[in-house]
Amino acid sequence: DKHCQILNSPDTVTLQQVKKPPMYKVIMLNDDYTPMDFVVHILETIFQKSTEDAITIMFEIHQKGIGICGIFTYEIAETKINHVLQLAKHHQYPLQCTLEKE
Ligand code: TYC
Repeated sequence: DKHCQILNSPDTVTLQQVKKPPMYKVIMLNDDYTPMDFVVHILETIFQKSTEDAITIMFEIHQKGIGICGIFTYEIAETKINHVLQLAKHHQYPLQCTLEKE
């Protein structure tokens, strides 16, 4: 049941297993100081969410304490987290986010 692909070389045919990369959730945490519109802006710009989806996710984090911004490969998740933390630091907001293996 493993996903395979046929690889045709000039005189050999081999079955090559195709592996999906492990995926990571980017989780954002609530706090009492980061402005709501800043979180919405981050979700729109770094996570490519529509304004409507960004507002929904922001309120979910605000009410439940945490929320999922998206699911990515490790390198992309790390890069997005670094962008969020750098932007939050620049504005002196305590916004935190982390990653969790799916
Ligand atoms: N709780 C913040 C406020 O009331 C808003 C907020 C939402 C902060 C989501 C962080 O990840 C967050 N201004």
